[in-house]
Order: sequence, then C-alpha cells, then structure tokens
Amino acid sequence: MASMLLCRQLAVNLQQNLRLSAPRYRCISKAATKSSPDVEFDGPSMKTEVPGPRSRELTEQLDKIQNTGAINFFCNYEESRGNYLVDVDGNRMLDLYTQISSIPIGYNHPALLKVMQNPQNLSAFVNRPALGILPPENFPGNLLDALLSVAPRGLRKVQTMACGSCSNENAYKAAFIWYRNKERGNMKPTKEDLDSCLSNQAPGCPEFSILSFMGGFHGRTLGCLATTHSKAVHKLDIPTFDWPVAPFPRLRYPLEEFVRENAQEEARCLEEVEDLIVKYRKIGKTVAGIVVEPIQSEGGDNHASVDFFKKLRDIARKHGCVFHVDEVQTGGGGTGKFWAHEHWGMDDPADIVSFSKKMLTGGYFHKDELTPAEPYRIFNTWMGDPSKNLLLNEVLNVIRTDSLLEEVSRAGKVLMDGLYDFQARYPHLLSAARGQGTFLAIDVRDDATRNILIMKARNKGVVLGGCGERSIRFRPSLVFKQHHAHVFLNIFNDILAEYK
Ligand code: PSZ
Repeated sequence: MASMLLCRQLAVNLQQNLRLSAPRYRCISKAATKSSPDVEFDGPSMKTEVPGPRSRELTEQLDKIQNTGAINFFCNYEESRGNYLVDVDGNRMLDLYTQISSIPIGYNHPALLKVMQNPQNLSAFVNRPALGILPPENFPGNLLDALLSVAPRGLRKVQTMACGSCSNENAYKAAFIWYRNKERGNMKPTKEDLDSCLSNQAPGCPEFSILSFMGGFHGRTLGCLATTHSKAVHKLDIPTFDWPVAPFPRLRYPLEEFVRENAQEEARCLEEVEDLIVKYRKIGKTVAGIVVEPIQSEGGDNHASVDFFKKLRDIARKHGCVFHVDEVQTGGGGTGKFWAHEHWGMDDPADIVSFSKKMLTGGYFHKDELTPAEPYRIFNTWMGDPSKNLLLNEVLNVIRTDSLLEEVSRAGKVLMDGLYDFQARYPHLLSAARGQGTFLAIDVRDDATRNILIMKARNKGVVLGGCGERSIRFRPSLVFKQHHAHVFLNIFNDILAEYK
C-alpha cells in the first residue's frame, strides 16, 4: 500500500512539474486518434558550460566510489522531456544520442507515465520474479501482445534477458546446443559428455566457434567479447577464444556512387568468410554460428549492401551455421523500419535476432529448433523483467498510433540532407554522411576534431555521440521530428562556421 502511494505521489509530482512549468513547454497538438499530447520544450537552454559546477561536484563525490572517467555529466531525469535531456545544472539539451541509442520515445513520455500510474501494474514493478520458474499469470499474454507482435519474419519464439550482452551470450549458447544436438543425431548426451564438461574438456565442451567481423560489437561479457572487435579498451587483458574474425566491408559513400568498388570489397570479405569456415572446421573449431550487425555501430557505422547480407545468409545456410543478426543497437525503429534487417527484404533473414536498448528488455527471437529440448539449459535468475514488457507494450502502441516509423523517415531525410549540405560546404572537415532513417553518421577529418565538435555541440545544447575512429553518430529517439532536425542543423551550422 505504501509503495502504491509512493508511486502515485511520484506520478502526481511529475504531472505538477509539467503544469507548473507549462509556459516553458510547447504543446504539439495532435489528432484525436493519436497518443497523449507530446509536451516538450521549445529548444535547448544553456546556463553553464557542460559539465557544470553541480555535475563536477557529483563526479568528485562518485569518484571516491567508482572510476568516473567516462561520465559526461549528471542528469535530471525528472525534468527531462521528449527529445530534451536536462542536466543537474539546469542545462537543457536536444538529445541525439539517447543513452547510447536506448530511449525509444523520449524522456517521460506521458503514455509510459500512465503505465507506471496504473495500480494494476504496480505489482509488476515491485515484485521482480524469477521468470524461468515462477512467471506471473499475464506473462505469456504480455509476450504475445508486445514482443511477438514485432517478431522478425520467420521467428516465432522469444527468450527475454536482462541486457544486450546477456542476450547475445545466451543466443550463442542456444546455437552451440543446437549444433551439438544435431551432431549427436538428437541422442541424449553420453556419460563421457556429462563428466568431461565439468572439467572444461571435450567432448562435453566441444571446440565450437562463432564467426564474427572485424569492427563488430556484440557486448563485453566473456563469450560476447570473443566476437567484439571495435576498440582495444573493450578487450585488453581479457583472455578469449580463438574464434574466426572476418573482415567487414569498408565501403565508400555515398553507396550509390561506388557500386562497383563496393561490390568488389564485399566479395573479398565474403570469400574470407567462407575460407575461415572451412579452415576452422579443419582445425576442429567448427563454426556453429555467424553473428553480424546490420550496421556496425560501435565500430563506426559501417554499412554493407543488401547483396552482401543475402550472400552471407546463403553462406551460413550452405555451411549449416546459425545466422545471428544482432539488432541490439539497430532494432526498434531508428532506421525507419522496426528491424534494420527488414531493409534486406529477405523471406528468411535470420535464425536468431537479438535485441535490447530501445526494446527496454533484452532478449532474442529464434527459430523453433533453437529451443533446447531440456529445461535449465538457457536459464538465469531473472530471464528478463516483466515490468519492461509492460512498458514495451505501450512503446509499441505509441509507435503504431503516432506512425513513428514514418516520422523517423521524414525527420531522417531532413537530417541527412543537412549532413550532405555540410559535407559539401566543408569537404576538408566532413565526409561520408551515411545511414538510414535517423540512424545516421558522418566522418570528421580526425579523432581530435571529432571530439571537439561533439564538445562544442554539447555546450551549445546538443548531445551527440562518437563511434569508430572519427565518426559522429546520430541516435535520436523515435519522437525526433523534422523541427528537431532543424534545431540541430542550425546549431551545428554555427559551430562549423568557425572552421571556414
Ligand atoms: O562501451 C560499451 O560497453 C557499449 S557502448 C554501446 C554499446 C556498448 N552497445 C551495446 C551493444 C550493441 O551495440 C550491440 C550491437 N550488441 C550488443 C551490445 C551489448 O549490449 P549491452 O551493453 O546492453 O550489454
């Protein structure tokens, strides 16, 4: 009861906040059929440099407890709204990075606050179950309503998990279990299998591998890390598996202008993939799965063509490997389609699709045959969080009622046209504008200049992220509209003017 009151009080506070500060916001009116009105700020408002004095003070405090080297600034999430992130010094910034691409419909969306306020949902927020053994009554229904309503083509099963790494980690395990089961001819494991696995030996622990790509990022836990190859800071000093790493195509942009050169580069990479599969089978480290991002994100927003992914999918099929598409960063609508791999237009695009970030819960969709026959083989305490399924269900409702994927395409076009214009006017500074929807990036002439541009933008009220060696990436939430793109372009235009 006390927690119910607390939760109501929180919601009331948030509502009062909205009302009290009403003159500072703009109400964008919507047709009656749309979700709750999108109440948002007019634009950035800067009071101090970022990080400001309060952020610096808190960083000092936290530094006594943790390493704070990666902290940008401290946030005021109560005051943040829609596309605007407010910091603890009262600075209000247009957020084009959204917590590393993980805020689906902006901050404090009224529809999500309502889910929190609904007394029927309270127990889901208060009592986190061990889903693998004691799920709540509404669990299957919620999975059907939310996650399975956006299941990628051909995949009808889903396993939820806590985060992106945890999802990939378990998806790799599902691939290994499936592969070994296939090798055993669906027979039960032998006593030798059961005994040897306890001391890390074959045959119980087979020498299987997952093939991944240079520049890819699939998480930092030990198994995933063997497939992550974006930056040394992720991998240094950590033991790993000897698993095959293929080159990912390094394409020239705009893609339409370099079709022939890019096709050659992709053919080279695909040849290497097949060679590695053959080589690793020969040395007894059979490739059970291939993992790939539809757009290499941490690695620098590296794209490949539809033809590349079709051929890669065919190679996986030909060699009997699981084809795992990691949509942790690309999934959830930022590219203008719900899943980035939908742009490939394939009938059978993947055996596994993993997700997290904008989906609010981690997890992976998979083919029926990748469900292990025995219980407890893919398992942990939480196996996700049903309260996240409730929030996701509402996120999906908002995406549908507000046609947010179309909005993403519209806003993305404005942003992309602006980036093309910038690189035409500052060719010595900017190049290779690329992307789909609002999932965009541009290269800066060097790492140092990239970092300065990101810092200058932040001090003028725009939060941006970097990726790869010298790229700036754009990862706004799905409520980012054309006028937000103009706000960014105007601010960035002023910053670039200093480089004339
Ligand atoms: O530095 C880091 O640890 C970061 S910065 C961005 C991410 C991680 N992205 C997470 C991510 C991803 O982009 C892809 C394609 N796959 C897996 C992951 C791992 O997800 P988390 O971070 O939830 O474990």
